[in-house]
Amino acid sequence: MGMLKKNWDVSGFIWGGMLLIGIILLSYPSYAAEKKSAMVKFPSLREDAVLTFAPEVPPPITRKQPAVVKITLNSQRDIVEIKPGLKYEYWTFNGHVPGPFIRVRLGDTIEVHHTTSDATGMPHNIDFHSVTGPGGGAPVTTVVKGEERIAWFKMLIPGLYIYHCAAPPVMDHIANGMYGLILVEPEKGLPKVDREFYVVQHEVYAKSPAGEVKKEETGHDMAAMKEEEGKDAYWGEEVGEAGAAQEPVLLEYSHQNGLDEHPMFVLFNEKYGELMGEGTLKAKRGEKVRIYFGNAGPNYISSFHVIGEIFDNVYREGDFISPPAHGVQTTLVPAGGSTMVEFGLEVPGTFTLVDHAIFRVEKGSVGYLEVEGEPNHGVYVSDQDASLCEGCLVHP
Ligand SMILES: [Cu+2]
Repeated sequence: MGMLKKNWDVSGFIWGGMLLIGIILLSYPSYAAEKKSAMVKFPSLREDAVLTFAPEVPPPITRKQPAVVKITLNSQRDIVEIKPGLKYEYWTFNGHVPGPFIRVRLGDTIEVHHTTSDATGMPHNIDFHSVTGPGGGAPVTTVVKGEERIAWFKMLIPGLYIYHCAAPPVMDHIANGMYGLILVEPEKGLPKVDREFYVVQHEVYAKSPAGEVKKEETGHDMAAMKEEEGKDAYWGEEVGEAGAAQEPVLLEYSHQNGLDEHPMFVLFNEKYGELMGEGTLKAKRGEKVRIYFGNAGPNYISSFHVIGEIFDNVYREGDFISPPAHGVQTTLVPAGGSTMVEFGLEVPGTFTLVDHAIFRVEKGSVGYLEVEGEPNHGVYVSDQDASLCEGCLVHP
């Protein structure tokens, strides 16, 4: 009897254990679903992102709580006249290089809707440097024509970030124009400024058109320009005139020139000379301006400088957590990185944005900020006016 009772106790223990395991196994799916639903508990507030193209920047965010922000990006191909007489087929987000400026707030969840109209069937995606998780979102946003992917990412760290296509071969997708900036504002916002600008430096790797090897490779034939008076100061009219007489030449992308780090152009925004003439950035004396500056690379580090200005604040590498640096002349911007600079405009005149690796100016990394206003003889005075420097790109 004693033995029987003991056996009964043991089997009861086994049956009880199996029952407990069964209950755990049966309840696991509901536990997992509950966990998943907790993961996808988004802010109730929803809004569509205001997307702008360079050099425009969306307005500051005024709301005080996080939201789900819908961002619609379409990967596509667009042929632009990259310089008079020369066309180039960019691969773009939403039809522009750089792609749209996206402005969100710390704690927001971005809801990314990605489509492509690239008729070649080539896949594209988006790697947001502001996203925490595999590929910055690239593996879950990959589409070919006819598809749409939707994904949600929470913004955990404030800063100014590059986003870019990371479909293989990633260097070809970046070299051909698939990038932009996403700003994740701190909860309390950024200091107030009077004007904001969006500029992205990038290289273009194209094969030289037949018969135009040396001249086209430099992109800017200074010697030829000086030979004939009346030539445009930066457009390189010899190219433009050739283009006017015949159809602009469609440049062909060169992966090899990318490997060799030998770009035809190093540009600020989409085209050669874009921030000159009608595209010149404008401001007024006494204002404070901010430049959101990205460097898409894909190869070069930028030595970003504004001639005639000293940066009051540099948020190095787009870092908003560390205090900004002050009194900086030139700041390094890595490929796949950014910087945010702020400076006051004490003196009117033309100020020149450059990559101070200065030979690159002839390849296009130059643009103007024109400041209107009365002279400030307490700061800048001479017995003569600041005169034009003929044929010079940096001192117009
Ligand atoms: Cu792509």
